[in-house]
Amino acid sequence: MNRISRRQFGKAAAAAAALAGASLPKFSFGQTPPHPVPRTFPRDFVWGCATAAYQIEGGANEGGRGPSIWDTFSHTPGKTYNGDTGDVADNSYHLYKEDVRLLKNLGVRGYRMSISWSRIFPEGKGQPNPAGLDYYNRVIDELLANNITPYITLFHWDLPQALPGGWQSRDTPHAYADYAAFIARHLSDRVHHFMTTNEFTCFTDIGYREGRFAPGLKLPDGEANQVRHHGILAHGLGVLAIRANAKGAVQVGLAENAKVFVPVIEDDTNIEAARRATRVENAPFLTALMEGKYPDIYLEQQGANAPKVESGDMQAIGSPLDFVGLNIYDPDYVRADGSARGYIIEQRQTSYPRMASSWLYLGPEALYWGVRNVCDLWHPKGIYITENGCSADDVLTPEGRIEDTERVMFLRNYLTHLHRAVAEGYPVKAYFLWSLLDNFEWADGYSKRFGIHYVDFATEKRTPKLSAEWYKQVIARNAVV
Ligand code: PNW
Repeated sequence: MNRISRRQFGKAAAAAAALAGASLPKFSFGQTPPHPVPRTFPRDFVWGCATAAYQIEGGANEGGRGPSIWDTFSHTPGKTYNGDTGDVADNSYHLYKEDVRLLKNLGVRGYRMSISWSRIFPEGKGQPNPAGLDYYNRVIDELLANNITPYITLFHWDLPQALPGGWQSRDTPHAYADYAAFIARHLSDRVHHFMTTNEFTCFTDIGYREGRFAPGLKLPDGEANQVRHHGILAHGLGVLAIRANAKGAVQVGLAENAKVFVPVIEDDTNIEAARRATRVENAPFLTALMEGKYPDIYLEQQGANAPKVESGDMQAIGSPLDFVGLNIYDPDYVRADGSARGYIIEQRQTSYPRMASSWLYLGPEALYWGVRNVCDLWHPKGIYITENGCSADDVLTPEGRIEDTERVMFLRNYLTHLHRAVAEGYPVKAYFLWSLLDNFEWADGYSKRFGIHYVDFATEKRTPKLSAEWYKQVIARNAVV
């Protein structure tokens, strides 16, 4: 875009300056403008991008990595779009320096990435694999050399295949805690921000109850609820293990796709309805973490299928956090009604707009209400937006450009609502755009592109999309542009 837009921008700036009778502002793309911009973020706000190990790394059989349940699942016929796997993905295992250059060019201060547990412990526990740790040491050192702060997710769904019973076993949260302790011991000299887990529903319910994600099981409610419990127990034990083993001060939280409820009308009763819905509909996950217990309404609902909880579990699960990370994509709309619950979730009409992924309903207010509901209910110390972004049918034009204006539209509108939360004083400290790169989109394989850099999966060539140029400006001006 550079040449043409720069010229056009120069023309517009000249015209504006002539009108104002002032001299030309010394400003071109990539520099901070000399005047305040509306919708500015706090000075220390962290702009970043997010990725996850299995979605970008490839190198599935390299450096002593053991298989994860996603290797098994994606290699099982019929489980992913087109039989796609993460064997090669973006080949970031080899191209990580190039990816750091992309981050550097954007000007981000933070990079949210995940560690593949089975690179570190190929069997899930027992003997660590030094080559796996070396890889992450190289990535982290490269980030730090470029003044980019790593924010590390310890578990983004790629559970070591070798762990018997996976998340059905109560041993798995304990194996996870040992792995978390190991990472804290070896990385916390340079890494100070950790997220225990990513999106409980996706690795518990979608994997073990619906079967659309690894390991592809369809367990009955009682067993599936136990899987949920082991997921949040892993988080709790992980928080304790990271704190106990860290070399210095660390910030510990998680990345959770809590359901977001937008009041249809902004008045007291509907706002209260959205808050109630947030608490009830997230009961087995975020609510349990924030309150250190399962809400009665969840236990009553589940009856005999309620999870079996051992003494000490809920205390670990309720460990205080330094931040709550929210992955925010689509909202549900609610209104108050006269029922005992006090709210009703509205149905969506068939014409409700969505992005390229069929589940991704457009709703920019999600970024405001997602933050506000969580803060009003539980007053966390800080909020990070650990993911936000969208899929689009990106194509390379003959000139080699990707004109993803719908992604710019999506991000600009969502960020406008995030700015509202910031302006009202909610403690939002960071925003990580999903994603730096097009990548392996789980069951959708390579058919859904979320990157702000286009990846040609045949050559691994990365090309910045229009949205990358736009995001670079957001970061440079620290404002919605
Ligand atoms: C998140 N849904 O996943 C994950 O954290 C990322 O790994 C993923 O690539 C990104 O969002 C985009 O999908 C989700 O069906 C996957 O509602 C599916 C859903 C939500 C989030």
